[in-house]
Amino acid sequence: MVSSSLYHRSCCDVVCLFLFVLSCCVTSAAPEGAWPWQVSIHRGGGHICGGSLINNLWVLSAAHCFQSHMTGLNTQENANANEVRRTIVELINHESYNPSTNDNDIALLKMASTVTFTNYIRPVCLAASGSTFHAGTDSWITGWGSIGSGISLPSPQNLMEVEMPVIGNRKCKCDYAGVFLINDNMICAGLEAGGKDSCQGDSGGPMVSKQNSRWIQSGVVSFGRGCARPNNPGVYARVSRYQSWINSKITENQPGFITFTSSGTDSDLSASCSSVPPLTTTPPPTTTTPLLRRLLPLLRRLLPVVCGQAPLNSLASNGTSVSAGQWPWVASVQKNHTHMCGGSLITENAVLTDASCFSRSVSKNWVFYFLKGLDASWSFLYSLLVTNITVSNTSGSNVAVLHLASSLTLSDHVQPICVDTELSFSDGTSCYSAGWGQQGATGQYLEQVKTTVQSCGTGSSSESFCTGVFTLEQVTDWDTPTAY
Ligand code: 4AZ
Repeated sequence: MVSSSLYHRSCCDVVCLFLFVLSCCVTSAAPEGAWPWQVSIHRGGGHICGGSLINNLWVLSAAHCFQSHMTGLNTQENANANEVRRTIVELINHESYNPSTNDNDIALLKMASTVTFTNYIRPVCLAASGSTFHAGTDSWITGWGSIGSGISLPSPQNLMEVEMPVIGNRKCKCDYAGVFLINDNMICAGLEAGGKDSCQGDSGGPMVSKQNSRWIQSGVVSFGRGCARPNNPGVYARVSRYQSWINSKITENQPGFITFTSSGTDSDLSASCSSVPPLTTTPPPTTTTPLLRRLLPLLRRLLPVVCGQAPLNSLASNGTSVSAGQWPWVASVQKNHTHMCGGSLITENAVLTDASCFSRSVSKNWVFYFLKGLDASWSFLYSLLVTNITVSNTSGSNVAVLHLASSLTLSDHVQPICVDTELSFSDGTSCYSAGWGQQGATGQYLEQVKTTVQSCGTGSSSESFCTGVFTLEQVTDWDTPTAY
């Protein structure tokens, strides 16, 4: 353990060094049992690695501690008041531990018999899968390792502790680019400036963080470049990645897993370097589009009505078929629920149509006219009673303006058309006409025809303008041309 401000828990006197399974013992300088899960693993009479007690029978450590051989694990005779020692009866190195990449550097040790929990001997909680440890998460690492590269812990060899922030994996990958491959099975901790770190002999020991009142183990001391060097953080096996592996090995009395959750945004997301390209932020269209769609009716009510808008008119088709919303002002003027004429919405509550539509139906009796919005596929959009009909009175063709009982709610399928007031369509201008024709004759679907404005010849009145001859059979004098 390397620390610029070495802080001794003063927990164990020298005797503790020789314990095989060790619980930390404390003097007045530090609370007793500060790190009661801390374990010292001995071989051939000496400490080789750290570990953590995770239930009353199992210890978590690092796979690289047990690479050379397994024999000769023994215990030291001398004992202090709070120690317990156990022989290891089973060692499970992670099957996918890779000594050349340090991936999956994790191991489980089964003790010969259970230990009884006391104030000095207690298991640590383990980070559950899905835990998040954002950059900067306050973490503590404990061990009897070297205090610098090649400098072993001097007498009285008390257990050391050091506090360090998590270094995010993106930053850690950058720090170790070309040196070590940092992957999601790893978690890093250290200071950019160096000075604090775990070191040789701390391996296998725990890195823990406190959440509410519980200490949760986030990492197992694994490796690093030297110790406490600037921008060379310590690398730890990420415990949360091994919940199912641990539970597959310990089937009875499973250790306690708790999800550790970091709040806010992980500042590591903005870390980048040549080997870790910046994250591109993709806009979330699926969430904004429906929201805008839901707001559109409100916006339409707040904004002044604009004519001539047909958001769904792509004019993709050259033929006569009309897609939904293509002509959102075209409506069916109906008498006794029978289509009489086409009409075009010119405001939210007024429709322009041909006056001749009504000359034939001067009502002696009470006749109800309705305006029905029929989408291209003959599905109803609206049905409103016509309350008043105003007919123009010129020598030529006349128009009628129908007033509706209430205002329509405008939408992509219901929009008013602009009305030309200045004879602004010169000969040759392209225009469209849309209508249903004589319902039942050629079909019930709204159809369109494209034509051009043409001279009406001599003697024509200024109240009319002409177009080319319609080739669309169903477009009869019952239809109202829509031009623009
Ligand atoms: C080791 O050799 C070792 N600075 C453990 C931890 C670190 C480096 C080396 C992290 O066991």
